[in-house]
Order: sequence, then structure tokens, then C-alpha cells
Amino acid sequence: MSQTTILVVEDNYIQSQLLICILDKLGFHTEAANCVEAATNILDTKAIDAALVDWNLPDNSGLSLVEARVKDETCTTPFIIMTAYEEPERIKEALACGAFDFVHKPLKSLELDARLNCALRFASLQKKYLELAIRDPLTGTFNRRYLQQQTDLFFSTPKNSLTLALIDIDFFKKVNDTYGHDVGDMVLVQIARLLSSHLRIDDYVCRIGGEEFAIVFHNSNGDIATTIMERILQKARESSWGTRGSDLKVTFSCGVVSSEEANSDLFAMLKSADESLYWAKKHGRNQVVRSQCNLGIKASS
Ligand code: GH3
Ligand code: MG
Ligand code: MG
Ligand code: MG
Repeated sequence: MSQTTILVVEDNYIQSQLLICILDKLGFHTEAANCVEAATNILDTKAIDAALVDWNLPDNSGLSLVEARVKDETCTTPFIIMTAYEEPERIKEALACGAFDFVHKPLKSLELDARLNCALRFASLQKKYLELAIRDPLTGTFNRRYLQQQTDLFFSTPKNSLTLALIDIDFFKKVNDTYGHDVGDMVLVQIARLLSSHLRIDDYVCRIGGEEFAIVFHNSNGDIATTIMERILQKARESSWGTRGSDLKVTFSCGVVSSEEANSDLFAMLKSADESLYWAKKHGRNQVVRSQCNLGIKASS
């Protein structure tokens, strides 16, 4: 198991070294920063499990660092403020700005260990529940919530383009009725695995309905994504599904849309992809259809 890393943000060199020494004896790995800017750089680039932050730092207050980081709802790093201030108002101020805890200087090893472990336990639970909140339990792919979060983020500062493929398994009810719901579940897991195996880093799969998946491509334009989906469909046609040695055949229908064509939000893209998917279902299923606003719909296989 990798070591737990604690970031020490302290401008007093002696105090910083002393703290690093205590943390080392407690079995923690440490990173050190002597100002808010240096701490921000470390937090942006390294995996930090918890941070001990001095209140008074040369470039800004430690509280401003905490406040800036916890603004991001996905931030799971607990921040513990360290200070010589004794007044309860100060404790209130530190906790109100998002610090997980507060320790008085001079620091006592036993207390520090107890408080750090409490903060780490909290962070670990938070990470676990954040992960559960964005995953589909059956297939292990992302879910609709994740798709919404990620596309909201994309559309708030659009960079390049984004392509969305929406797939719906053909005659899936018949799979359940003929082979049983358990085999149907197995097929969903296998389809999710097939989709994931064809994607590049930054692309992702989400199960957004019973037998419906959305695939988001960040590195492929509409035409390339269509070609990839056709390749996946061809692989699906050639495979047997469910239990080993079965004769079960499964295909899917797919609508593909690029943000260049439906450039507003996830809702607009899903609507456009769904129209293409509907067109594919109506015209024989088992095909990938590229949605092209203003140009009509083009079936590509
Ligand atoms: P079409 O080609 O028009 O899409 O036909 P279809 O039968 O796939 O579509 P329909 O929407 O009528 O049926 C989808 C089926 O997917 C119905 C439902 O029982 C099944 N389903 C939804 N979620 C799950 C699941 O988690 N596991 C299993 N085994 N089946 C599921
Ligand atoms: Mg200081
Ligand atoms: Mg469906
Ligand atoms: Mg279906």
C-alpha cells in the first residue's frame, strides 16, 4: 500500500522541520510548502491525503488557501489549520472557511496523530461515497450523474469539440425473456466491457438507462467516433453473448452527435443523438447513425 502523504504548509523553517520530523516518526510521507502559492502548486500536481496549514503565511492567509480549495465540491483533501491563536472566535473562523479541524501550536505528537487519522478516515469515506455516486453498480461504468457533471464542466469552458454516441441494445427484452434476466445482466456487463475496451484515455462510458449507454469522445470528431462505434458494432455482431458457448447474438443501434452540431448542453446533444437512434431503430436497428443538424440524418452502415 502506498504511504499517506501529508502536506505541511508552514513558513517558519524550524517549525516546519520539527513537524516533518514528527510526521516522519508517525509513518507519514510529507511534502512541504512555505507559502500559499507553493502549497497551491503542490495540491495541483501531487496526490495529497491531508494538509496541515499555518494560519499566517507570507503571501496570504492559510485560511484563503483552504477556502479556495474546498470551493471545489470534489476536493476530498482535509485541511487542518495550525496556529498559536487561542480564542474560540479564531477556531470558529477557521472551521467556517472550510477547514476540517484546528490544532494549537506547539503541536503535540499524540494529538496530531489522532486528529490526522480522524481527518484521513473522513476523507476516505468521502472518496468512497463520491465514487459510488458516479458509478453504475452492475457494469462498473459511470452513470448519468457523472455524464451530467462532466458535460456541464465541458460546456462551461468549451475547449475542443466533444462527441456523444448513444446506444440502445436491440430487442433486449427478448434476451431477458428467452435466456433469463441473469443472462441479460451478464450481457450488459459484457457490452460495457466491449465499449470500454475500444476507448482512449479521456473518453468514457456511462450507463444512462436499463440497456442504454452513452459514450463521450474527447479525442475523436463525429466522423472518427462514428467509425469507432461501427467497429464496436461489428465486433458485437461477430461475438456470442452471455454464458460461455452460448448461441446468443446481440446487436445495438446507435446515434452519434458532435458538439459542433448541437453546441449548447448535454440535453441538446442527447436529444439529437436520440433522434438518430430512433431513426436507426425505425430503419432496421443494428446500425450507427450520424446526426447532422441541418443536413438531415445519415445512416453509415
Ligand atoms: P428495442 O430494439 O426497440 O430497443 O427493443 P428492446 O426490447 O431492447 O427495448 P425495450 O425498451 O422494450 O426493453 C428494454 C428492456 O431492458 C426491458 C427491461 O426488462 C430490460 N432491462 C432494463 N434494465 C435491465 C437490467 O438491469 N437487467 C436486465 N437483465 N434487463 C434490463
Ligand atoms: Mg506563519
Ligand atoms: Mg431502451
Ligand atoms: Mg433496446
